Amino acid sequence: MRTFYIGLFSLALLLHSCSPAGTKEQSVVPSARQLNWQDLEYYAFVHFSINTFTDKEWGFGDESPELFNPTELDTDQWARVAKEAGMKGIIITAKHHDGFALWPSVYTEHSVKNSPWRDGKGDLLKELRTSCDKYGLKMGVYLSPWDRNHPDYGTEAYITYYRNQLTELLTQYGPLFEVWFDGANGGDGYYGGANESRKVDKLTYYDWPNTHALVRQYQPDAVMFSDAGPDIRWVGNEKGYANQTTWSTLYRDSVYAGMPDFDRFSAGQEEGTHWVPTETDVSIRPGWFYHASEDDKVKTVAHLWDIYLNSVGLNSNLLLNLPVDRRGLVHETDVERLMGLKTQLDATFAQNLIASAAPSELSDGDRNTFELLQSGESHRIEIELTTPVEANLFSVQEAIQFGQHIQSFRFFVADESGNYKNVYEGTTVGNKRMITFDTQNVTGVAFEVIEAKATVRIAEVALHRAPDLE
Ligand code: FUL
Repeated sequence: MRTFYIGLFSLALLLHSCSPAGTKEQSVVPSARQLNWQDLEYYAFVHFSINTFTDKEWGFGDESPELFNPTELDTDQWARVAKEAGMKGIIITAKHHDGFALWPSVYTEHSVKNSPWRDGKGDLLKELRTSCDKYGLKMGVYLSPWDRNHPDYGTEAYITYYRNQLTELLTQYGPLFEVWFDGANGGDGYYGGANESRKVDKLTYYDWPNTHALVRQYQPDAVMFSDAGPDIRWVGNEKGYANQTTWSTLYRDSVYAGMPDFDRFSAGQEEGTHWVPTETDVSIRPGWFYHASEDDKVKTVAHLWDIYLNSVGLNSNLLLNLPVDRRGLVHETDVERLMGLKTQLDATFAQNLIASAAPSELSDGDRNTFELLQSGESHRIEIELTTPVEANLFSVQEAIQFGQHIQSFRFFVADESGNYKNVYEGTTVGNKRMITFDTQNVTGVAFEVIEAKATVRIAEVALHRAPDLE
């Protein structure tokens, strides 16, 4: 038996319809900016800087800006590739740990203004902005807190420098959708010639609340990433795989960027006090930066597809890194793999095989219409098909504007005689959970909630046939 309760309200009404504090229905919910971010699902990271020209992953900070000299730099190519790949934006390493700035910051000489590229008049951030606008992509920035070039790193003066640079990025390059604060920092470096090791207390040194306030002031729609949020958090590994159990909630204020053993938090915390969903960052190659020696190590389409299923399909967003090469282009092999993944995504998701059999609120692509599963016995959605379809992937979404509530579920498929078989049992759902199963002829599907911490609202369900990949 199933319980239908069609929710067709405005978002504003929904957000105000929570029960009084202290009751079971008082959920931690996402902000509007977090909801918008969650809808992006898939976007690009670009690691490109001085390391591209030194063949390193972490520059020491003593590299000459003269090394930065891409011969065919074309941000239009990056944006075109990202767009054609189905990505929604690009996050650029404006400054990596080596301290080299890709824009002509007035606060340092360690930037493109002292590079031969564009005769020292180049501004990569500006070029990327133009290209993102041209291709309808969002733009984000990565600004490494650790700076192995700056003489003041480790002192109060560096925090001022960091905020000055951040303010340049926040005020000169149009709307940013995400600001990325890396947790890796502290250790040896050039530090203006000191050539020493500098350790900072990652909990207190950066005085994060005041830096976050700058982002809110100048870019109120941007989400901030770090190991611990405040808006989105690290998934806990750089392999591209979210945790099978992924709560978007976290006791945020007990964790901080760069803390040891952060990967312990990859599952989130069911009773967490803040909404801080995961972002899965992974590179299309072994390294984050370009190395010619990795030209034959670009991830296969099958690998990328598996990553997609285990990130976007596990209540996370996928930030896929493209190491732009020394020409200043996304390498041909990487482009080919990205387009291979796009073909797979299109072939799989173009059609929802239960769209006509499912109630419209579950298949209209709108999280504001949903099916309410009341507590009690009938925690089940069953969709029968009049003609069998070949399928191997089921996708389900919670209406997360009310919070994340499913703790465990079962999924069933009905064979050609109409017999339901349990093919999957899992824990969390959240924004989106994708379940793959052996390709078979399906006459019905059932999604059953085993345990939930509060009323469950299912926004969407979909059934697909993903092409087989090598
Ligand atoms: C890490 C950095 O140390 C890597 O170089 C890279 O930027 C990755 C995305 O984050 O913490």
